Amino acid sequence: GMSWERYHRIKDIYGYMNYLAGYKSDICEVINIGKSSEGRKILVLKVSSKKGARTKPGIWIDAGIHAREWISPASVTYAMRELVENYEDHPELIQNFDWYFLPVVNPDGYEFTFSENRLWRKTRSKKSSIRCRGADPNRNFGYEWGGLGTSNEPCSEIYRGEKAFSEPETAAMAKFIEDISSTLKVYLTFHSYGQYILIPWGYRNNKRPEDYNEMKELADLMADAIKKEGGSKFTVGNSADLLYPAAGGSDDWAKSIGIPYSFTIELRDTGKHGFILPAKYIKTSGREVFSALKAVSAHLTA
Ligand code: 0X9
Ligand code: ZN
Repeated sequence: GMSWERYHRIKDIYGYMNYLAGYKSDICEVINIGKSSEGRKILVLKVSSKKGARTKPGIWIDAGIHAREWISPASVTYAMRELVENYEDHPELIQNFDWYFLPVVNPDGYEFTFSENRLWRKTRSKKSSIRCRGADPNRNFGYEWGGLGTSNEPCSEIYRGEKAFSEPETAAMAKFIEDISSTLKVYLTFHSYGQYILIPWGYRNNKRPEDYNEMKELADLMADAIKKEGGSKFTVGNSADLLYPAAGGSDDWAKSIGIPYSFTIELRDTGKHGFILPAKYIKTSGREVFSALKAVSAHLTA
């Protein structure tokens, strides 16, 4: 079964999502949004109080775009658990918002990091004519696809794929998000590592959305909340300027379709362990993620 003491395979994560949908069926629902290249399901947990039946503003949270960034699915499932199982401690979160969790965007890559190669990053799609497998899902989204910080070489770690949304995982996610996009206020995508809250645009330097300052205000509130919770420091800033330009990212795409607040959050640590973060950090990191979610909710209901 599921725990937050070690990193879990897909079957445990999906088992836990189905458990929540059974045990808290009044507020939880599992939605199968599509299939990966190798045929794995891609599952979303929707958390929503149907009382009143009005459509609430939505908050989207995904993790596991990059296979090796294990702390991201682990922390996001922790936050999902806190939201649902400790509902009474913070009922306003579910009363005020509809929540969508996609804990493993790239299930094939994720499983591959357990079975074959701990440091695999990309998807596992296959073209018969090509030696290397997979594309970087975070270079495969359909906004400024193919630009800076991407590669057309299939063996590259930042291979953009044959075309935008060539990967079934990014295509399924984009299709589902587009269907609910008019309700979404926030798009959060969790990666590791570095402890950053990254603000669009990421596809080139010196380019900020016209509402950058409003986005930064919320990002700063998340960083403050995290600091109070775990004592760790998250640096806030523009994605391209703080890290590097990289086109075709999910954050830029989400912003481009009109979701007002879109961020990439790079979780722990700052490089000591990097992608191989020991499992003893899952709970602290999960609490950090949940405190960021509370800050988002508080700011948007104020
Ligand atoms: O390079 C990435 O895809 C992200 N960093 S990671 O180390 N997790 O791979 C950063 C993505 C930031 N967003 C954009 N460049 N759009
Ligand atoms: Zn990543």
